[in-house]
Amino acid sequence: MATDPKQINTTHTPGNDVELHEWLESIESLLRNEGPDRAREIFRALRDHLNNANVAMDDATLNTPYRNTISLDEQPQYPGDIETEEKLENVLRWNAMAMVLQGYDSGSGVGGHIGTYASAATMLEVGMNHVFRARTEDYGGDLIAIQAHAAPGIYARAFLEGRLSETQLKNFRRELQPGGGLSSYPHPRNMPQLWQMPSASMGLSTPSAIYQARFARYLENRGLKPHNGGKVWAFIGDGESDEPEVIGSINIAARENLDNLILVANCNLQRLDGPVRGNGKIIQELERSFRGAGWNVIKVIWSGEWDALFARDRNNVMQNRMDEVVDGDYQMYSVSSGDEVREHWVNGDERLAEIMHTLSDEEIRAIRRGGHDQRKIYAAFQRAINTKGKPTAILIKTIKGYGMEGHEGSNVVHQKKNLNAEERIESAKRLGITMPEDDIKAAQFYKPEDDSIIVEYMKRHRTALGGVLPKRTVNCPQLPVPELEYFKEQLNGSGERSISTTMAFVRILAKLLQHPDIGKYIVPIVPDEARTFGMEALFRKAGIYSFEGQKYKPVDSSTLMPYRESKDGQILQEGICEVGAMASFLAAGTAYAVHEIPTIPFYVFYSIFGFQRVGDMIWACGDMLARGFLLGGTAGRTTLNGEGLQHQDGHSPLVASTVPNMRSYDPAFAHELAIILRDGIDQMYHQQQEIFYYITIYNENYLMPKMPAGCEEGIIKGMYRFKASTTPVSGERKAHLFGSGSIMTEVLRAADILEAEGISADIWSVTSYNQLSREAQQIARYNLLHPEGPEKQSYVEELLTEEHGIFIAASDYMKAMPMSIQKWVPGDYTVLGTDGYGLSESRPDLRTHFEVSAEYIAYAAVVALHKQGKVALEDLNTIAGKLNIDSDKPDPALASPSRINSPK
Ligand SMILES: Cc1ncc(C[n+]2csc(CCOP(=O)(O)OP(=O)(O)O)c2C)c(N)n1
Ligand SMILES: [Mg+2]
Repeated sequence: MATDPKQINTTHTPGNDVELHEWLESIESLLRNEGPDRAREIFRALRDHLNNANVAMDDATLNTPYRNTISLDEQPQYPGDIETEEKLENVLRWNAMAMVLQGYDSGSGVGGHIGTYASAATMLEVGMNHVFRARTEDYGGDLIAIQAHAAPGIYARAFLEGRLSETQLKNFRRELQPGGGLSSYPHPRNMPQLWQMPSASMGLSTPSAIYQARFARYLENRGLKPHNGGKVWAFIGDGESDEPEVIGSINIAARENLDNLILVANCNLQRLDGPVRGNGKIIQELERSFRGAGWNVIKVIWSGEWDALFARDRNNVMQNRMDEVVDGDYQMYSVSSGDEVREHWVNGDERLAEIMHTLSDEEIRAIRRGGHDQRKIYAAFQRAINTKGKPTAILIKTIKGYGMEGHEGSNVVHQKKNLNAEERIESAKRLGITMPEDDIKAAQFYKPEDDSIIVEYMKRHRTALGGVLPKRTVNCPQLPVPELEYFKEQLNGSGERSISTTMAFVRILAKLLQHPDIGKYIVPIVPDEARTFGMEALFRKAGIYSFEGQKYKPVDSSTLMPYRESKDGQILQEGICEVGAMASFLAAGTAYAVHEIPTIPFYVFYSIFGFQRVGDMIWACGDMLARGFLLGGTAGRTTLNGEGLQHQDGHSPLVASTVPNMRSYDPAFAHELAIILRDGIDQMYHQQQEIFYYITIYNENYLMPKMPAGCEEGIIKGMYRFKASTTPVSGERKAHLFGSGSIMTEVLRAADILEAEGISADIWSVTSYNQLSREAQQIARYNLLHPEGPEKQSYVEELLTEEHGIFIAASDYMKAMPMSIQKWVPGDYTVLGTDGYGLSESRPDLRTHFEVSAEYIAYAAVVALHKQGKVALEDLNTIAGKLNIDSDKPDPALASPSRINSPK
């Protein structure tokens, strides 16, 4: 590389400092004669020398000057015809804008955005015409996360390609209209043929992309995917980079050498309300963060017009000014006239005035940022895809609303959904859209003929790159389902041994890992909690995935359960990073579409750090049609004892009910868990349904019974009679007790208490209130819409219709869970649950505190029978006394007794 002397500028100008001059001269000669690698080596040695002498380089910076990383002489030849590409881009810009304007004109109030795509169009077009490759026989295919608000531009492209109709474009943001509409943002769930990845929740597409790239490597290292490439591209906004999920997840990408990952930040310096960093420079800040995390960073700041100015900038006055001016000023330039820009920019410096002298005000105004120059973008993309051993972040400077007549760069441009008639005409003129003026005013779409130069050009280039993008295809083999017999250990019960449902789960997982057909597809995921769940035995057998293998001898190598890392390890050990673990779940759960490989993730986590910690990621899994099992471990507000308020989860299943395609279960026994997991594999990987699962697993040990005959269907539907009482009903004293999860142990004990009092008690296991209430709601809806009848009955009604007596439900979750089926329970129904914050206590005391102990369950049944006149008040009082029921106890949903009792 020939080095231009000015390119070695530091912010120091030597002036009369002879010593400094000499140092600079020698480094310059080094650079020229021996190249940048040697210069870097020497510079590092000098810096290390100072460090060793305890001279800290406090102002050492990870920044390079505010200019393009790739210099003019390193810039590759542009492979396309820029004139044609600009014509094409202009049509896309017009149609993308027209979609939003038509929506505005229709008065539907559905909104839309113009500014984001206007800033991103050129980078997306360079990628589409020359870089992004679709999946082919011998190429893995690129996965592209697009900035959500740039969606109209992607639709505009698909329209010219003939993939979307004019009706669909007209119905942008109106998905229910006849002829079909388009979703506001990338939502694979709503447009499964087009969108690959959701991105509308700012910040989540970065970890999603990172872990997709890592999972592709995992599949390759495990021999499930050929080493046939495929890049993951994530386009994000600069404002979006403030989300902690972005900067918080970038370390792993460098640690894992993910050179199949390219993140592009569209730095238009603005977000929704105003500047991203008015007083600083977002590009420089991101450069430091990414470089500090070990990424390759490429800045695209200035367009080609600046190259000539740089060539004249012998004393670095212009560069220094570029470094000095803050984003707020740059944003101001984008809305100012040429002379205003010149005046502020030159800032009284005659040398700078001299450099700018050759340009007219109009030329100064027209000078572009790098993100609007195809050559600069292409150079960066090209370098990124050829970078080895590191992920690349490309920071591209653009103008928000670029080309939007009268609005570009303004603070309100993000929300700009309308242009007046003159602005529309002016925009069309600028974009070279030739249509009758009325059509322009009405923001009609412009559709060139299929054999026009631009359409032919775009199609030819996509064909050369393997086909259209973004495109989602599903062509994944079905998996067989293990026979019931395969789970006989769980179906037969645990005999004399007390075990927990977590232990049962780990046994099932270990067995599935050995399964001849599906074993290799199982992906266990844990965020530094494997020992909590007793999964450490899997480390040795299945191995922990590490792309580097294991370079050290683990401290426990001589034990039966060593911490074994390996290149083809099957377990994803995510460390304490629930977002990362969820992103791995998302990658593994969508590999059936992304790679046509039906991996089955089992993500086991501390249940409270699931929905409430990473609920939005779970929602994104629903959007991306992920499959797999989420397992909420250490489940239940009172079953997890001692851990207290921030650990004891009494609400995840309730939140699970808010995810429409999630099936959630709260099993009590090992056989139930086995039936549910087997059914899940069947539903998701054999029948290929677009659903996923949340299952609670507990750490309380008890005897697991043998599965009662014929209950499989009930387990899956959500409820079955686990045990009918053998006590004859006398005086209509009949109780039905519903139990779930670990609270079933209390229900069993409550039944014994009741029976001892001569009350017949049947025990029902409710494996899923969510499944029961969903089905009942569906039936209720059907009956509402078909009042003529005959009425249909829900499963709960069918199951309970013949039952008499009173009904008591107890759950280790909020009362809202059992309440969800109240309408369909045919009789007096009392619910007990664990509303309120958890606290540190023993399990029995927690259950007393939350009033879900056997004593409270039995008491509730006796009260219900008393209300029906079947138990005398006297008897009720006697039983309450025996059960130690305290009527004046504070309500656990409202109070924290430890606080009440705390020392003053
Ligand atoms: C988690 C989240 N918070 C807020 C929003 C609302 N929102 C959508 S776009 C946007 C501004 C985006 O700015 P930037 O990332 O800089 O993208 P640009 O449009 O400027 O390219 C905001 C606040 C969102 N979609 N997601
Ligand atoms: Mg922005």
